[in-house]
Amino acid sequence: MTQNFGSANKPNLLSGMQPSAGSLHLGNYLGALVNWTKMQDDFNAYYVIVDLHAITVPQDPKELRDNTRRTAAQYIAAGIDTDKSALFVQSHVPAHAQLAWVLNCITGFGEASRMTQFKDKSQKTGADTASVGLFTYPILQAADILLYQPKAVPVGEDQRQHIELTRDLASRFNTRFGQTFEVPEAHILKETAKIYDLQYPQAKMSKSAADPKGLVNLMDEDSIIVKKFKSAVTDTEAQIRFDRDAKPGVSNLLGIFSLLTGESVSVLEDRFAGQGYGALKTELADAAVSVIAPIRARAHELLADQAELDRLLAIGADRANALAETTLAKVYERLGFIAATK
Ligand code: ATP
Ligand code: LTN
Repeated sequence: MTQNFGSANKPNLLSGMQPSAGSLHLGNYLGALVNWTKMQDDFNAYYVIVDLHAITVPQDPKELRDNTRRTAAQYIAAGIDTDKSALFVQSHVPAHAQLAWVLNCITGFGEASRMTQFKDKSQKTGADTASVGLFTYPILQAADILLYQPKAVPVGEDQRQHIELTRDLASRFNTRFGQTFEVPEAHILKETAKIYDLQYPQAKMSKSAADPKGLVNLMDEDSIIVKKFKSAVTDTEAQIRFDRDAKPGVSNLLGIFSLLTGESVSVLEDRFAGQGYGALKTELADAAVSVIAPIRARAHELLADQAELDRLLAIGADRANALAETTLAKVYERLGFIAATK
């Protein structure tokens, strides 16, 4: 089972996703997951479902449990191969929380205060009621990354600031205590891979969107997917062309179409020249259903056998723990912590 994983000649890679919803959406899939599946051949890939990050905002325990398994099932259904990659749950690897504490102690308060995600997310509830966990979220993310000595961290543009912080913390630790961490590179996915909300095409498609109509989910039934595309916001010009500023809705549909089918946007513009938005939406909905339906079906199969799914996650956790414990031991030693006698 483990023979494909852990090749010494391949560089490491790590990325993560929060189990913050029962379904991933098309933005997560086209913007992140498709790339993750492609990268697993060239890297020893560690993919982590970050439940510790999820509790930085309130979570219902039953929903968190369900969402964690549902996220895992969708990763696998979308092509993460548990033979090739380590797919695991963050709370199964204690070193994440342990290294996060150490990194908290070398991060400046001002430095952490400059992270824009906290400013954005805490505005929803007010900074006074936002948790301290939400404030230190990027430092836990740095720990996720640095434990696995990765060369590459594939993420969306929104994560750039967190990777910069991770690099700063790695270099700082290395300078103060001796070479310990690989300083990882962000592997920022192309801007074209940013998917926007179908109802509010200026906003990115997001799990935390207020209105579910603009979100196409991997776990949506076919009829719902079709309905969401049909009611996507466009404009009154009735011309199918890509112009992100003047025509955000139509441009988003063209972008999604292109990513789903591999046809370029200009080929699609030519193909749909003279046709109405209805034709574009119908064909796009068909294309989306043919990609999403098999993923959804496979995810349901995986979820029907919880013991098997949990077994796959346990294999991932073993692989992750092996490297994470080694890195943490080195960190503790460098810091001057005395080893516990066995
Ligand atoms: P939330 O809204 O709860 O913050 P999210 O939907 O933005 O969640 P994350 O779990 O934060 O999703 O992101 C997982 C991955 O998916 C990240 O690499 C992120 O960059 C990518 N991603 C999220 N939304 C989009 C999108 N609309 N287009 C492209 N990539 C996206
Ligand atoms: N903050 C990320 C999720 C995340 C992550 C990571 C991504 C947590 N730890 C480590 C890459 C590497 C997000 O919200 N998309």
